[in-house]
Amino acid sequence: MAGNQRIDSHSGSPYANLMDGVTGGHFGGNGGPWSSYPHHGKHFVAWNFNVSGGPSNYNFWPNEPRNGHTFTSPIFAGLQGKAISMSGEEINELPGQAVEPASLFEAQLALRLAETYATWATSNISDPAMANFDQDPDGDGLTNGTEAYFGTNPNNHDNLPQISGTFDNNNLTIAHPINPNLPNDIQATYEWSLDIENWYPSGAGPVGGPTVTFNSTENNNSISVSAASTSSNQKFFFRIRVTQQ
Ligand SMILES: [Ca+2]
Ligand SMILES: [Ca+2]
Repeated sequence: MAGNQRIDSHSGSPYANLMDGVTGGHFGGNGGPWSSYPHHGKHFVAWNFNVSGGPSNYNFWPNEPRNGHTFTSPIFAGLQGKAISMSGEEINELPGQAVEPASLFEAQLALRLAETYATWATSNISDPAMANFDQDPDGDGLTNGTEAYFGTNPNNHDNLPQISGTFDNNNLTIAHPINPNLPNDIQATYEWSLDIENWYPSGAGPVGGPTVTFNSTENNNSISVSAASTSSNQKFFFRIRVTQQ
């Protein structure tokens, strides 16, 4: 906006507007007939707004006289530029400094577009009645959650993840695929066991026994995992445990 420019909110009480990273302008002198006040209904948000011009003092909910900025509980975060005092606001968070994220709109959009297990299941699983995280509609032994992690087809039992491994002295190295658009509420941990009953995370093991430590690196939709045991030539089992947050 230009310096000293009004946002010009009035008449009909607009609702839930976001002014995102605006430089210049102010909240005064919005005009409009008194009969249609307030100038803005609830959820007016000014995010990282850089004020230029306009009043130095705002009462956003006056009794009398009405003014040119009657807003219902406006919300401010990161109000910069001209210093203003105010009353009647819902919140005025961190005036005088920029807040993170720089753009609330972009942050909300990224959140809405993010893949989650639920969005993955909706677009990938044919039978909605078999879409739970722990179900296995194609009967390949991989739960839907695990298929979402690897990026395999939850409706096809022939589409198994390609997992390779090599063993050298006391180091096991495994490579497995990972979904390039991994749902952001899914995570995997590596565990090891001597007997397929008692499982241990990285760096842990049975009392008085060996420990196994995992290190992983991701490259081109594949993860390489090294599992180093403190005991040479010790047979052990390895598993990938996929969970939903
Ligand atoms: Ca399956
Ligand atoms: Ca499958």
